[in-house]
Amino acid sequence: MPDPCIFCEIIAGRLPAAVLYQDERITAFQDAAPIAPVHILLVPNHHIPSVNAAAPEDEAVLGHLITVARQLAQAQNLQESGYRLVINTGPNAGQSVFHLHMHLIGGRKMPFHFK
Ligand code: IU
Repeated sequence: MPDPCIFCEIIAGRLPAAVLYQDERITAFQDAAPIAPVHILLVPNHHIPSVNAAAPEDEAVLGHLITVARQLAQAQNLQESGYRLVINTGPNAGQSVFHLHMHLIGGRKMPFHFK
């Protein structure tokens, strides 16, 4: 783990971030460099470097990320217009922070569909 992991520091409240949601398992906060009107990151509270490092016992927390992302999307009135949930994993996907995170992106038209 990078010492210290930036997202671990945000989760612990030692680095500032606009936290929108936190419970005992996950934290959601505004992306510091948003690419859309709504750009929120949802992260497990415990350090998982990427999807590649997720363990079978992480399955519930990964599902919880999606459930809370949906709640946040609804709170942002995105349920009609739509939104995208993205987990970048590894170099080809451009993962730049190695604490697993899900992007919730919305509020504008996305430029392409995944095939
Ligand atoms: P990626 O999937 O690893 O490429 O996304 C990392 C995201 O983390 C990216 O959108 C950054 O803007 C965001 N971020 C942040 O919100 N706060 C930070 O201190 C750092 C990165 I470093």
